[in-house]
Amino acid sequence: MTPRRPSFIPACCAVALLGALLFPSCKKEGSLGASKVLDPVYFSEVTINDSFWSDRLQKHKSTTLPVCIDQIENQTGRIRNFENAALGEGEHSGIFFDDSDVYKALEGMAYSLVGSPDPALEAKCDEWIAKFAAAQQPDGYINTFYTLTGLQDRWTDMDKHEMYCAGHLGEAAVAYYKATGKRTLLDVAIKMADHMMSVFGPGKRDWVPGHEEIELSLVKLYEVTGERKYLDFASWLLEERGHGHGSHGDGRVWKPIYYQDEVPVGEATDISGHAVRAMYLYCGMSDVASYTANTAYREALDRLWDDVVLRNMYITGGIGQSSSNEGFTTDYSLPNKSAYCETCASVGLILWNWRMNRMTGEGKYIDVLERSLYNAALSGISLQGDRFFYVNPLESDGDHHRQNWYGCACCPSQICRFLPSVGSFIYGKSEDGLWVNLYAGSSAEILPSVTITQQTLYPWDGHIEITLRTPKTLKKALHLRIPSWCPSFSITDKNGKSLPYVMKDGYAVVDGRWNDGDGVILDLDMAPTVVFADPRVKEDEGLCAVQRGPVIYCMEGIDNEGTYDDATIGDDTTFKATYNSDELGGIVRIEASGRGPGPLSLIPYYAWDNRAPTPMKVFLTYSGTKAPTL
Ligand code: FUB
Ligand code: ZN
Repeated sequence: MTPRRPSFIPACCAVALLGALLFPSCKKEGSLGASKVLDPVYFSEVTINDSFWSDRLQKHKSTTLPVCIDQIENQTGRIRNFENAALGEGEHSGIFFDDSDVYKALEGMAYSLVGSPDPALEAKCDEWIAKFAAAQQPDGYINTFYTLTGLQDRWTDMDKHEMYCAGHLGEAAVAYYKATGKRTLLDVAIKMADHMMSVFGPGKRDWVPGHEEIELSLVKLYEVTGERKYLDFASWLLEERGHGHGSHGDGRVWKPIYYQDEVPVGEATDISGHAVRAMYLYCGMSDVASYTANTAYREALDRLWDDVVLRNMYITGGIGQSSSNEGFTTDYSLPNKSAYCETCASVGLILWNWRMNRMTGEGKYIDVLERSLYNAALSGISLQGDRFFYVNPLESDGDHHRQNWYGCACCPSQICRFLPSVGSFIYGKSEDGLWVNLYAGSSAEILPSVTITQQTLYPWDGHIEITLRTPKTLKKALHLRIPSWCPSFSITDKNGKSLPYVMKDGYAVVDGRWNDGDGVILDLDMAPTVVFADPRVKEDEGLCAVQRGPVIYCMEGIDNEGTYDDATIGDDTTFKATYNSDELGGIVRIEASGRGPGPLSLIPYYAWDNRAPTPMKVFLTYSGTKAPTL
């Protein structure tokens, strides 16, 4: 293993960093084997009322969903594939895994119904679901590609995504069942799962899903049905990896590294291959580990997390450096212009880190989740909610733009299901504690009859007011995540009196007996900061980036005509941060002034390419003296 070090480091805390370098390798005796520290508080229990998120969620409903539905029904043949499969005639159009986009869009539609009834949208879901059910074969198999091109060939090529599509079917089914109580789609998913288990499993055929996804979906099926056999099948599928079972079935050599099929998953040490596949795999492993106390998985996940986050992650929380494998290359190789950083991979990283946090109660996972959320993932959708990035580079000559759809539409459909579930990442709960992971204007019934509310202008302002409503005195520790980007913070009661706390695993833990209306005020220092890549990242030698709170900034040519090419940050550079509600959906813009050409004007990375085509860069020339060395 190469030495551990994050691939970027904040300039302002090079000393504190030395401590930070040690934490990823710390293993706490006793934590292995524990199933879960935190329970989730799903978005269905959370109401978001927030200056940053509410408008995005509204646009998801008013724009993103209609765009996806139109693409799926009218602009492409995705729904027609189901209609044809039901009739058993006609052609399959598009890519062999296009069914997955329909399921992912339906998952997003289901989430959007939660807490916000919409009879027309629900009717659209029911219409699609009837088409899925009609396309299901009597033995439970469902996949429009094989149904229309030759059912005799099904289950012959492990890379043909049959289980990937089945996994997205399962996630959509659980989502719709939870949103509406309607079982039709759940029954379709159960029949498909039972079909797969009749063909594969101990004493039956071996199978390595070429694209992971089914594993985490089976765990959801286990959670909603209570049937252990689905969890066991997920475990079995994970254990199939690394034993030479994987193949294309037509004689072509399977590249195990691309598929995370080189070694048994519990022995994995290094991140490799396709980024989205890897993230879904680690989600599945985390789920299984949290239910089965599988210590080998837990240890492997720790190793893999170090390798992804400390050596192969961009400052934006994007992962997967290369388009050639849509995935990982070599440690510390992080090119900016050719960065792949697929939107789906960022969402996968978020989903994995959410699970790791629940399993361990450690804030470092939410630090990564937050980084990816506000930067690499959010850049995947335009401010209007109608255009999508598949690839999210950190530098552009002005020729990279969002599109309204893609032939391979995994990223638009991913964003469609991801955005409305964002409320799930805000809170957590444990036997003796309430946990605030993300800061966003919101309230949640975190325990029966107990509501937690946040008022804040985060991510633009670090002032957060948290209030508890409880019918009787509540004895719970309040865990407030202190983001790793934050150099200083204060915690007071509502009268401004400092509250005692202890730091534990990235959280300030305020022990308390809370009465109705009690609360705390958290203030996080959000001064703009110069950040550097690890000196081993050759592509960022002599460069730096600017971060404020969780938001990474970039420079667009359109704002910096005449200065873009020579823009420099130095020791004397000062930053002025100004909120403007009318600009780019409401942003804090940063003006950087110093001896070089300027002032330079920076905007949040996620907001780039929302005006005229223009060059963009995250890393800028650094002329100062504070860059870290090896
Ligand atoms: O193969 C299904 C999806 O398409 C992958 O997750 C993406 O990387 C894209 O290749
Ligand atoms: Zn994608």
